[in-house]
Amino acid sequence: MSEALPHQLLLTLQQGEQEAMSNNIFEGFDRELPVDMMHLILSFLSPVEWHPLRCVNRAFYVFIERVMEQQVRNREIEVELLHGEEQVKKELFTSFDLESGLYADVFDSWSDLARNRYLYEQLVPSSCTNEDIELLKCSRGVGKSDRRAKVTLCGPCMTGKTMFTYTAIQDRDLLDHYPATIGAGYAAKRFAIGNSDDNRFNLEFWDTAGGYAYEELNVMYVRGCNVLVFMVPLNDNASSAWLQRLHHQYCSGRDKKCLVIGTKKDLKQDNRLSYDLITYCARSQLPYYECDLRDPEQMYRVLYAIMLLSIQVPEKQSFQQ
Ligand SMILES: Nc1nc2c(ncn2[C@@H]2O[C@H](COP(=O)(O)OP(=O)(O)OP(=O)(O)O)[C@@H](O)[C@H]2O)c(=O)[nH]1
Ligand SMILES: [Mg+2]
Repeated sequence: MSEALPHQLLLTLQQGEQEAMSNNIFEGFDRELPVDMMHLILSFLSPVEWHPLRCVNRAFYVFIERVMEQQVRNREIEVELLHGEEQVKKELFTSFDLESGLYADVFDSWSDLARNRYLYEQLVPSSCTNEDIELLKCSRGVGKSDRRAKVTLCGPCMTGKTMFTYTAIQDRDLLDHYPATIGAGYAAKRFAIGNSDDNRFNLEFWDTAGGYAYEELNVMYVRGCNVLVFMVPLNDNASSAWLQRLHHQYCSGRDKKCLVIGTKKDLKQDNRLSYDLITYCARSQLPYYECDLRDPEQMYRVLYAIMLLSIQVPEKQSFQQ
């Protein structure tokens, strides 16, 4: 596949879109490409590799957006045919109130939805169990070659940060209630990919306290983290404003990888909030995922996504204490 691609496209894939854009290495491509050629190029790549190509030129951008939109629509049609309209509402990001006219809004924002679907599918496998995580786990004991990543969980009060830390990271049983965090909690998780010593990871999780009073303190835990997980409750309409404010405050540079998790999906009452969150996340290139954290499969998908993000942290940026 690689030999067939022009050198500049390969550079995009290797260096990432940001660098590619800043170096303006695509000047030579800044003219209309035949649609057939773009189709051909995409057919050589997996959807994961399409994303950086969007910065090649405007034609590519529009084309890839359109292909992604089409994918979401096809998936909707497929689900509707197989399982009916109810399942479409349940499963896809189009679970919006048709009667209230919100569907039209969503329809206008197909590219945002498609982009978000793309971003989170890039991270999270379609299903995930503890066994998948076990496959990634390494043997006990501290290995010298472990790469370390600092992962900070932040979010308003009662979003499930501590529950996630206790159950997914510390493998404890699910409880009905958890003590409100004071200051911050700490837990570590080690895992490996395969048996190679080079691929062992030590994730250091900081479970921060929600609440306005702790925001100043939380800056300390956010500083220098490699992966920042925003957890927002889907049963609180203030979540969208909270996310936007804290995302601006914490993520001015591109030094950390971010992920947004909408928790308490089972208690969600208003789809408008989902729509706002998805739109914001898609526009800010933040992977977004909705879940009921009390469901083990969904919880492990979140953990899996965090692990995959931490693997993408360049070794030289790995957290050093
Ligand atoms: N139904 C439901 N309950 C949830 C979910 N996530 C968390 N909870 C509940 O929310 C409550 C608060 O969870 P915590 O983990 O203490 O929340 P926290 O984010 O650590 O809160 P602070 O420490 O105050 O910042 C717990 O009783 C959880 O059982 C979810 O997805 N669905
Ligand atoms: Mg807590």
